[in-house]
Amino acid sequence: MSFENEFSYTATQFEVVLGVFTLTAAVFAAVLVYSLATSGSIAPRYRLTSYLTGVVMVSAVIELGLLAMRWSTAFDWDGSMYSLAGDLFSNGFRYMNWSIDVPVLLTQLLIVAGITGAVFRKRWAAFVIAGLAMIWTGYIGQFDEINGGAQFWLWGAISTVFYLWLLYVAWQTIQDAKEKAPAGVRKLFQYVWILFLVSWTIYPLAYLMPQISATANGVVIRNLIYSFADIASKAVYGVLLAIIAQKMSAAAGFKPAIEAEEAFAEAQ
Ligand code: RET
Repeated sequence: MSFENEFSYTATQFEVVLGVFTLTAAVFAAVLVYSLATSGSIAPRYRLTSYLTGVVMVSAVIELGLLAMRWSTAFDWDGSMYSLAGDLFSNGFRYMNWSIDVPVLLTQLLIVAGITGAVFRKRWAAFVIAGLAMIWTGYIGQFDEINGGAQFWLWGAISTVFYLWLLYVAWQTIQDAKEKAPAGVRKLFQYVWILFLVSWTIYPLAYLMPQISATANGVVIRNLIYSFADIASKAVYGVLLAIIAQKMSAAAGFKPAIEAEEAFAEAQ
């Protein structure tokens, strides 16, 4: 059971969580439109990244919409507090959503990094195996988050081993990308790495939250940092990869990319 179900919430606490879920869903809907609308200025070689951002955004809008609905139906106003009434709230949706989004986000990295052939296949397999193993072992662990017993810590530790493997392969991929990229784009790949490292590492912190602060405020903070991490790791990341892909397309002489860059420069 998720530790969200252990507490009653003030009107403010309840609304902040619901508001953040709604805001996050709206950001994803906006980035969905952006990534489809700008896909034409990206060379066919990299264009899949725009469509994959679209896939991530659709799945994330559905997830956040469901979380918002679940949050609203789980707690009822009893005159002084929002207390559990009927359904349980569950973070399980998040893990199901990551099962789609994590492999897709990592595939986008390989595409924009320009990795091809046997190396692509090898890294892709490592990403999918490490990513899914990380999520599903963590999923088993989180069922014990209220007790914080052996199941929580052991599966969390196993999940972390897969995460470190995944981080290593991502780091390798970004090093390769930096070597191949034109000078102006190298720095952007460094930003991708920092964004990746920071936003992904927030998720294990959210996993630990029931042990750090088992309070109603702890619930609010956990859901705020989940949304922060979601926006950074999916939406900002998707936009940053689209910008890189467009710059690389322009450098390779792809006309619509050059025109888009010129139009942007004129507007500034
Ligand atoms: C878990 C369990 C505890 C240990 C670790 C975890 C890592 C989770 C991560 C999730 C990333 C999710 C993303 C979703 C985007 O849609 C499973 C919480 C290390 C890194 C990027």
